[in-house]
Amino acid sequence: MVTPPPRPTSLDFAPIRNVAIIAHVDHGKTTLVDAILRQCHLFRSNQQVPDLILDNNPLERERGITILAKNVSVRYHGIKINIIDTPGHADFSGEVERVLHMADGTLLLVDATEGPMPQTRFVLQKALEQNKHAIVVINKVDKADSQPDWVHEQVFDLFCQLGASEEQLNFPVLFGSARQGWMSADWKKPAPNLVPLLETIVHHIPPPENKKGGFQLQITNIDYSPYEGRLAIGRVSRGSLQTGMQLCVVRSNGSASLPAVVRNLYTFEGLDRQSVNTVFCGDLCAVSGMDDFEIGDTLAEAMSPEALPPLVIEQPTISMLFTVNNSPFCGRDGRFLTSRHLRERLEKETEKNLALRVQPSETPDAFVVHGRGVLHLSVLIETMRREGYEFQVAQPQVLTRMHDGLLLEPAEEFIAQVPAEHSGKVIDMVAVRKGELQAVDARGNRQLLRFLVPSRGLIGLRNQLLMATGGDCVLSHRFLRYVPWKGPLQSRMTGVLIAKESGRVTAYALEHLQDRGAFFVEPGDEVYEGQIVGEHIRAGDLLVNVVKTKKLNNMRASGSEEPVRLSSKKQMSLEECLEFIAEDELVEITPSHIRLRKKFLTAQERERQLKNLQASGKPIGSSYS
Ligand SMILES: Nc1nc2c(ncn2[C@@H]2O[C@H](COP(=O)(O)OP(=O)(O)OP(=O)(O)O)[C@@H](O)[C@H]2O)c(=O)[nH]1
Ligand SMILES: [Mg+2]
Repeated sequence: MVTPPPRPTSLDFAPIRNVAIIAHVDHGKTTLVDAILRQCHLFRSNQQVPDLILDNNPLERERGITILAKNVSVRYHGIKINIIDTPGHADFSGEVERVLHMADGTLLLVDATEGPMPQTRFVLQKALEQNKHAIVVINKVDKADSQPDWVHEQVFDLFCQLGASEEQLNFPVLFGSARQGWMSADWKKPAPNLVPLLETIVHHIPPPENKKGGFQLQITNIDYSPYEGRLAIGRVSRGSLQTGMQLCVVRSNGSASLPAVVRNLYTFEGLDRQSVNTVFCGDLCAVSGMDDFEIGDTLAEAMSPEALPPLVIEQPTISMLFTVNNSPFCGRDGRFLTSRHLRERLEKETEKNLALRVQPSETPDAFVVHGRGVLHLSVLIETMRREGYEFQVAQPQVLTRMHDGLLLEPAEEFIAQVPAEHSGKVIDMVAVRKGELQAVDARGNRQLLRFLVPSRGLIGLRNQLLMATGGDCVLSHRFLRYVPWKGPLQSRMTGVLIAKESGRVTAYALEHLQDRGAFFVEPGDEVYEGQIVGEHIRAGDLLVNVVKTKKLNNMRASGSEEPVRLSSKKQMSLEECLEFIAEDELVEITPSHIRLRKKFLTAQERERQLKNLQASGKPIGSSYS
């Protein structure tokens, strides 16, 4: 255990280190923050604390990933270390770019078995661009197949490839196991605790520069308190601030709001916020009293309202159309249904979710939402459905661009780590999605396949690869650049089974249709005409009657029927549904149901639409275009 730190004399003015933990997904960031919190005696000895305490929102717990960046602090020998935990999934990289501004240095975590992965490269690149000092932490050395020295070399190469300066290349390295709670300069000599890491942070991450002058803080996060309204969160980049002072909000275009009085100030203490009277340059803090502000705005002294440079975040790569729910079951279990509800909720989301953009569409009841990937948008969809919203979303589309008369589309680096015997199959499947194999590296008896794949080719690919390899593959992707349009791409090989009539699904009907495909519904479920009730075993859609009942006659009563053996229904997660649907289909989202449907519910409407499309010469089918 770490020796208890001496009590700081003043909570307001302790020496500080601000450090962000960055890494590829699942390399152990949150586990490390957990271990630091525990060892710095943040919890009472008899307190029951769950693992991954920072992954505290229900979606993070269910998925086992970090979605939102969070700050906590610990005190080590009188020094306050503010730690910012960041998400590692590429879809949430907007979060990382945003919060890096609050840190003076980073802990770059790398898995001792996997080595640097696509997101390691992205986050390190962002950290180097912002001139942040890095400490490299090679984590999970407890794993039997770890190769810490090899990973160390790979990380060094990565720094070189990213053009790190001499000083940046001189990074300190620690090896250890966040799960076992130790870090050491030599992985063959485990330490009893995390003291070597804390010492390295204190000695290698510079304290914040004490810039004198008028107060300035760039808002990097927004929180809400029921008593005080909106709180602006950020790092004091110049001067100091006391409660009662007058501030104004300066937008990136230089326009300033009317002055307002600072009501309360908070710093981050442990897992909580603590009310203070003064904050100093370098502090991470929350300010109440202002109302109208956005992430990226600057809080500045009313006498000298100067804006800090705007936050630059990479552009979204996909979009999805969100529309009001117009299915026959609309309004059955949601509380917020109208286009006004939908617009207000989506606009509210853009205040915090910087990588998200919302635009009106051609019709007033639909909005185009742009994001960094299917997971980025599906987390928003899942959150909204839990809040009581009902709506529909269409197939994800990639965001294309024109350059010199050439149509460009986003392409990503896609890495599949698979057992050698599966690699041929995986290469073939990625090739169908227009992916080009760039490199093959051996990792023990596994192979690491590196592809360049158009982003639209990745939609739905994960599931297909998991199925083809029996779940034995680790996949990751990261946006790389725009490439010339690769032409039409067939993503779904099969058609769907469409309900011909509305009603309740019967076992009798399903029994007779079992050989047609896999069903998404089971006896007793209510369905409507035009709902997608299953995946057809072949290409092309098929109308089926899943509500058909057996005609009863005097001779055989319903009770004497033989029990029906049905295969269980195919359950798809929200992301799977989003990746499954074709261009003429929608996912209907309500608090208690996720249904798939045809955009046009009746066969006549679909036929009319098909004729119109044929007449207009547009391509038809389930390709992403
Ligand atoms: N064997 C071993 N497993 C570890 C270690 N550190 C973390 N893990 C495991 O790795 C998995 C991912 O850990 P997290 O801490 O959630 O990873 P993360 O980097 O925060 O993940 P994201 O926030 O989603 O990017 C969990 O199952 C951890 O228990 C370690 O030192 N050794
Ligand atoms: Mg995490």
